[in-house]
Amino acid sequence: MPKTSREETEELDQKVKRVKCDSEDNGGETLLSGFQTSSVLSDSAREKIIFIHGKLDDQKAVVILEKTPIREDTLTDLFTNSTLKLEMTNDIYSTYWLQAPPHLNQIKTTVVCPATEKHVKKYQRQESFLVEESGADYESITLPYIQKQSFSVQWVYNILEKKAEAERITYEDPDPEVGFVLLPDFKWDQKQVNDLYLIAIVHKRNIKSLRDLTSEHIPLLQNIFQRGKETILKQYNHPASKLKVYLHYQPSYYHLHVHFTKLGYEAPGCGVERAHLLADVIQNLQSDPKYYKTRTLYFPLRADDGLLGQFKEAGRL
Ligand code: M7G
Repeated sequence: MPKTSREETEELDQKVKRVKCDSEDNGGETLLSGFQTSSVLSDSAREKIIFIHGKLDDQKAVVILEKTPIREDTLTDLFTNSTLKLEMTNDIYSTYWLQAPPHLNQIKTTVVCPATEKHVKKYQRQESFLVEESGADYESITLPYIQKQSFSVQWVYNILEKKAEAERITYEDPDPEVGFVLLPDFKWDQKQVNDLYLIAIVHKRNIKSLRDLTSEHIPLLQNIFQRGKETILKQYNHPASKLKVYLHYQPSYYHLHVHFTKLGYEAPGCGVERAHLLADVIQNLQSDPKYYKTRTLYFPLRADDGLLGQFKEAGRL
């Protein structure tokens, strides 16, 4: 019988996990046994996620633990193979603790090690301020700052050069001008489409963000939009009408990439103050080739973001 796309996805996921464990010197399985917690950077009871700062082998690390959604296709397994302990009962109401078998009780874990001070800040809960950035502000304040201070994009180059996550690539167009790699974002475990999240990373290396886009990039953006939607339909049986396709401004990583998430999934940074729909970006560039060079753009910055300090110093806040 031919495999369903879900079976193929799961098989792929398992393969990736095996490769990762095999390739890690410490075997992966015991990696976190020596983790020493320093502080909780942030957490959310509703999202069932916690961001922890600590040390791993004397190096600063950030560990993210996240409980994943309960999948419909595992319910029979869950009901048959779990144990149930009664907590309380009252009239027609009763509550229990269900002890699921280990394979249905996993916690998605992300480790950033060594983590920089900027990573620690990224995951720390903080007050935000909305910044108004004109084209001139970008040139005089933002650009000099990001040239000195931004996150390394080594992980992006590793993907483009097939040095990491090669097995996870969902689609690639190798063209140097309009080509890109589409793969699952590391926030998505690919077990359910409810939180579907892929990113398209462009092959071209000189486009930092939305601000660098001009009408010459329209073919690249259209290619990503079109091929991305087709691939997600084919691979995950998820139609374009249920997708949100956007860019972040400011991004965390200054190498152009596009976010593909399920419509209705509240991915971090998908709000109007940070997300720019790819369809709008294309149209804006069609009506004004220099739209993103000249427009004032608005975005939130966290209280201790160095860029916010620069805007304050320049009297722009
Ligand atoms: P962004 O808009 O630059 O910043 O998006 P954000 O992280 O503040 O949203 C970068 C996207 O790349 C995010 O959705 C990340 O979850 C994702 N991402 C980051 N890293 C380091 C990796 C990685 O190593 N692999 C994959 N597949 N995705 C990553």
